[in-house]
Amino acid sequence: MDLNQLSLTVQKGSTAKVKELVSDALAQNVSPTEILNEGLIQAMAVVGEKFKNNEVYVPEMLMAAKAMNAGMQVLEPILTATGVKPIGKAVIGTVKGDLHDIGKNLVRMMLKGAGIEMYDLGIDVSAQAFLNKAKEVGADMVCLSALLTTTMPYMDSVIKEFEKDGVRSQFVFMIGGAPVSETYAKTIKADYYAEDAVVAVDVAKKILA
Ligand code: B1M
Repeated sequence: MDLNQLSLTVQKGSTAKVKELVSDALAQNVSPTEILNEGLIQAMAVVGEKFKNNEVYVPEMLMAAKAMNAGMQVLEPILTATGVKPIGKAVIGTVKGDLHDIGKNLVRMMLKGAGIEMYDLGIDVSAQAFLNKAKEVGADMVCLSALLTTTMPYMDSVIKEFEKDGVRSQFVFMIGGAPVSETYAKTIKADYYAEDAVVAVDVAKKILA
């Protein structure tokens, strides 16, 4: 299976064809990890680079993202399949002002696959919404995603909201997203930083073991 063809199809934003190619790859026993890394995620890296160089614009970026999400939907049942009893609960969302959801969706799927009950608040999520949901479901973890340097500081606002409410110590915070770093996590006193969805699973298993 030529995963480069899948990557090019995502870049073009051909949603139906992406679904078909992902299904074909699975039928040919290509691993979901390979499909993700070499077909889907690789495509977004190319689109991001082209956007930076003014070779593509927001509409093309959006179409590629839709195609990528469609491909991920085909993989979702496999990534989230788990026979184990839930080991914990987590609330996840992309912080206020930020509309990027592909990385967050991937982290959600992989955590679900690791046996964690996931509550996804979506994109553009306020600190109050994180706090309300975490308390309502009795979450163990609160997972924050941000893709923009301008929205990353809102992660600090979320943690401060929990502090203000007097419940900060009841929850473990994991943060991630392209501009986020270990150093930034320390600065805002988040408990863990995960650079990608695989590391996020390792971290969650360590916390909830
Ligand atoms: Co946007 N965008 N975008 N965009 N976009 C970036 C992020 C950018 C880097 C592009 C570029 O310039 N090269 C740039 C940000 C620059 C910066 O701040 N440093 C950018 C910009 C500027 C913008 C706009 C401002 C453009 C504009 O309007 N002028 C605008 C902002 C809108 C907003 O949010 N308010 C915008 C809009 C969009 C679209 C809506 C068109 C679309 C998103 C659609 C969607 O998500 N449904 C979009 C896209 C697609 C991108 C790129 C091309 C791809 C992002 C992506 O999905 N990557 C991106 C360029 C790039 O990343 N190379 C770009 C694939 C995904 C799997 O990776 O999300 O990084 P990622 O997730 C990783 C890790 O980061 C980590 O795990 C994941 C993988 O394992 N991770 C976590 C993520 N969350 C985690 C949470 C965790 C742990 C790990 O724990 C809780």
